Amino acid sequence: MSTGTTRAALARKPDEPLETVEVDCREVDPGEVRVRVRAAGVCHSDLSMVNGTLSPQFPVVLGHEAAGVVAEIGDSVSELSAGDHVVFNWAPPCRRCWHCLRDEPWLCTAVEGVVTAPGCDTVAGESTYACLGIGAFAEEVVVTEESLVRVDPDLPFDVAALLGCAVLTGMGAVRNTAAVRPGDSVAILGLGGIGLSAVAGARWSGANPIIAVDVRADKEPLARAMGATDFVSAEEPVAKAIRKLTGGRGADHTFECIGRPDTIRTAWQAARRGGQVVIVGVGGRAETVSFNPLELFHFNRTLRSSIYGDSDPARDIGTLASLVLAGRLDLSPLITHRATLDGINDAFERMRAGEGARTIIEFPASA
Ligand code: PAD
Ligand code: ZN
Repeated sequence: MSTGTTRAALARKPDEPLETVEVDCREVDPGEVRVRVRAAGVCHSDLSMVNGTLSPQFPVVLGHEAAGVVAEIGDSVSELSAGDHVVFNWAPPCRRCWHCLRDEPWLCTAVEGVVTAPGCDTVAGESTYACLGIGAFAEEVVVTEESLVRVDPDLPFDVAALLGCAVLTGMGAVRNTAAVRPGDSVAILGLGGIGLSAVAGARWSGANPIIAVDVRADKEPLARAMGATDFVSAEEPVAKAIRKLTGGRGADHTFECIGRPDTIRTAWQAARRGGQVVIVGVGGRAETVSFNPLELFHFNRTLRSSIYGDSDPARDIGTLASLVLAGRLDLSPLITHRATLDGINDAFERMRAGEGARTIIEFPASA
């Protein structure tokens, strides 16, 4: 039962504006689900697909941070029904591989290295790819049942969308990867949707101080709204400013939420001896970060990345949703702009400029 054609924002080549096209969303296979997308956040990883940082297959429908309503289920789908509200999971673990069996679903072999997967065809007959197997900048998508997490229908679609990437990633980096404890000092570099969610995670974990860093001074009110106790403009010598706010030692945990070699270095230098440096930002393979052997020895720091918040989306999205619904986690400051699919290129421009936090692309209930 195809609902016919729908609209999707297609990236045909790197560094070119997205184009809204008519797509013929395919029939659902037995294990698949058709979802009517209602809200999709624009994440820096979408931008990284077209600015040369990541290497997707083109043409690609971007978008992976989204929520919607189940429109149709395949014959063997057992856990979802039409009308369910769902959040997309861009790294659905297989539950059978070496990592999954060791409780590391974010390292699942089946999703390792997946940037794009085959998507729907345009009405003109052109095959497309879907960003991270989702391609949510579209009115409708067809995905596997495992790519969806059912959520309480009381959760607004915009906030639900954010749980699918920014919040799971940012809060997970603090809570799961770094396991920040009450009273730990934390510094977060880069205050987009991911970094601001890390700030929220630090507040939730009882960290103090929570030092937020960005090149844009206008991020300070947003950072404070999410729980930052201090703000450092990247115009200042950042590592020095962080050490000054942490008894001269450096922070117990630093989080790099940008994906640049220079800010990874700063995050390293801003951590205390024996501290943890968590790399959340995704940089390119053409760049390098240097560490000299003596400093590696001397500072005794731990340097590690965090992938999708080192989380299990099937479990953690529900937990985060319940915190929002209980009024204990306010994610509303993260949404600074709203647009329709036609406004998607402006959202990418804002992200290039580091302006605001998340833009949510909103879709009507039915076409
Ligand atoms: P964003 O573009 O919304 O925010 C980036 C922020 O960094 C902006 O506020 C910029 O002003 C700021 N910034 C830029 N340069 C500097 C600098 N030199 N010093 C300080 N601040 C600076 O991005 P986002 O929050 O959507 O994503 C952040 C990164 O996280 C990005 O690399 C993205 O690809 C990555 C990501 N990682 C995962 C994961 O699983 N690890 C998941 C999703 C996204
Ligand atoms: Zn993302």
